[in-house]
Amino acid sequence: MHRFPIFGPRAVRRLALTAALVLTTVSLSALNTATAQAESSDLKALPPAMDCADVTELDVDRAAGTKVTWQSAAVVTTGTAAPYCEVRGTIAPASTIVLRLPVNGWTQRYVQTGCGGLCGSANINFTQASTCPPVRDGTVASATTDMGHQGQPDGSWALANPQAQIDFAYRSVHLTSVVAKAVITRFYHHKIAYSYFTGCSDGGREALMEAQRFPDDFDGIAAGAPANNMAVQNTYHHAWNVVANLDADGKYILLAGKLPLIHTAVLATCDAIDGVKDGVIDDPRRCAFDPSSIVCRDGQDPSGCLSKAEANVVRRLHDGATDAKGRRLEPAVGHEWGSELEWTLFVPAAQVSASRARTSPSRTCATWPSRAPRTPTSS
Ligand SMILES: [Ca+2]
Repeated sequence: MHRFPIFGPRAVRRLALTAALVLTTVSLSALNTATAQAESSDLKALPPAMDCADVTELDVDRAAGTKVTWQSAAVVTTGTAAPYCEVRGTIAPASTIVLRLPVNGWTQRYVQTGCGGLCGSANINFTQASTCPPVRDGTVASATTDMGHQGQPDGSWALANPQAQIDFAYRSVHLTSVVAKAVITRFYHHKIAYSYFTGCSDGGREALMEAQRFPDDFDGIAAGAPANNMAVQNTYHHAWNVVANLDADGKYILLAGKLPLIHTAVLATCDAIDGVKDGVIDDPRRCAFDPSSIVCRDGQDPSGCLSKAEANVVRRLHDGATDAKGRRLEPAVGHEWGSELEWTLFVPAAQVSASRARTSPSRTCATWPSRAPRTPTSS
């Protein structure tokens, strides 16, 4: 797994490339590092310069370059670490924007959150950044968008609607940052010190799109498990996770009980390549793990090793989808070395019907904060 530092604007494009390569193997911990805590405490908490309800009177059309209408602005005091002014509005033609503006002290940071799936609802969800102290304490200003359509998770909103397609592709996220910054600056009568974007799954795609198209929008971007190659992901990639693991009778070959021993073997081979033995493989592309290295020897307890068929599945899952002639159908490997414990997304614990198999990128996002890297030891 990877740690994400806070990247400056000049590094954002490099981050985008890196994030696109590592896909589901990444994890975020930088936003709750000691460094971030120290920097956060350096910024003075500021009070609002206007009443929450008056936000609906703000005219930010010029900043947005389009009509922005406000539906509501009211202080929320329950279910939150600190009270905030919740603002709801619409960026024309149809992008919902929701903001949270702390009313008991704002520590001069803005965090915009991304969305999962095809979005369609505006819910601020910090995912990987949820344990970041300023987020946990409720002292950051934040916003999100539904990306230009409401509901319709089947994608029907996109049919013959190029504006909705553009809003989903990149426009809503960008204009949300523009409008949110205009509102925040006027609400506190103070400029934002740092702006961040964090998202996972489609939110990771949004993050990469921002890095590519609007690299000046944010000081730091966290792209988690980015679903940026949708056509390949939703066809070859997910299908391969199932078919690469089935025998001639349609039964699963590799079951999840073997994943920890595979992961342990991968770490034993590749953890120290980056110079620190910490349970983290900094660059999985430099890891040349060979699954056949843990195939059972004669007389070995099969619970501690793999059959040749299981090792072949591990190789195929890592390498990714190919056609009958061995030609690659995915631009990179299917699953980076080091990500084996997350393969429970598609490697079942016990035999189930392949037709009932499910994979869910959003679960990868949900599991990220739960597994922190181990404390480094000398290598
Ligand atoms: Ca390491």
